[in-house]
Amino acid sequence: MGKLVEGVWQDVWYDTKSSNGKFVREDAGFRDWIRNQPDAKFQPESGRYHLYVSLACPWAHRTLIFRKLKGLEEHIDVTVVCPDMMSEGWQMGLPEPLFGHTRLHQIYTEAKPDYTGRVTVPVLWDKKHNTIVSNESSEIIRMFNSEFNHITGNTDDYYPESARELIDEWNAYVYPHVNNGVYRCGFATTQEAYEEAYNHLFESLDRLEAHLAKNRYLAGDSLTEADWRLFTTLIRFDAVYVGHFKCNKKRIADYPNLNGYMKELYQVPGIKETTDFYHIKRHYYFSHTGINPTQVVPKGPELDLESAHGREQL
Ligand SMILES: N[C@@H](CCC(=O)N[C@@H](CS)C(=O)NCC(=O)O)C(=O)O
Repeated sequence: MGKLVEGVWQDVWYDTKSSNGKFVREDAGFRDWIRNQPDAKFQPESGRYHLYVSLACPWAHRTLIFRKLKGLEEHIDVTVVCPDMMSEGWQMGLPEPLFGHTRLHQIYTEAKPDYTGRVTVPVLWDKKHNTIVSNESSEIIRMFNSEFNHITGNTDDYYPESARELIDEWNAYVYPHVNNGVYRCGFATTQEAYEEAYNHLFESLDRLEAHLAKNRYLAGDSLTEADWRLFTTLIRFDAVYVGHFKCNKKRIADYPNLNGYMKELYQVPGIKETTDFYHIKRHYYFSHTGINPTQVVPKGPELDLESAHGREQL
């Protein structure tokens, strides 16, 4: 694990000293947008963009889900990195197809030779301008949701105008307390920072459980972006976050509504295929040697994701 400093790779762990043991996530460095507009620099085109992902990563998982749901698989190709993220950061098992690189940081310096920042997945690459469009998953999924509709013919909308306010509210709540909350637990380096994150996380899961007892989805009667953003954390929770990140007050399996909801989303056609528990468990338990020095990867838990979710009556 490390970062680029003026284009040079340095093997350093997260700095939590300057924040009293708290994990503070760095903002993504590339924030351009693909827009279906005549004057846009990045226009939607079939075959023009390439996506670098890790199957372990909940943020990258969002982009794979949207690529699947929006029928973009034949239009945007993908490189999957190896699950182990060690001293060289994310690496490719085989040279990736665009440049033949085997390290993700080389893709960042292709885009910006003097880049300073963390080298994260997902990365959306533009083959035309030879640069990174975006490495911010929340923005990549918005582009996938709407900007390629004329190419795919798929007009399903996970960020509909009528529900935007609610979706934004849920995102703003779920991101710090749940999506990033599990990392704030796992990467905390003081007891106090950990307990604060743990309390926020489980208060939030209780609130979500109560909401989902009465509502099938987060923002209304249909699945939206807010649900998919929550899903990628929930599906990793019992396999990794409970043990590795010490989020162990309860498992998702112990919350009837959250569990049924998670299973319903997992069972949406195509989603199971984007979920890889080998990569998920291997990445966290093997890569974070500061948390798990033996690098032993647990065999369990046995997860029941295929049984009836029982959410139809809502
Ligand atoms: N804001 C980014 C966060 C992405 C992110 O932090 N990805 C993790 C993997 S789960 C990563 O690549 N971490 C490498 C690092 O921090 O050095 C997004 O949502 O796209």
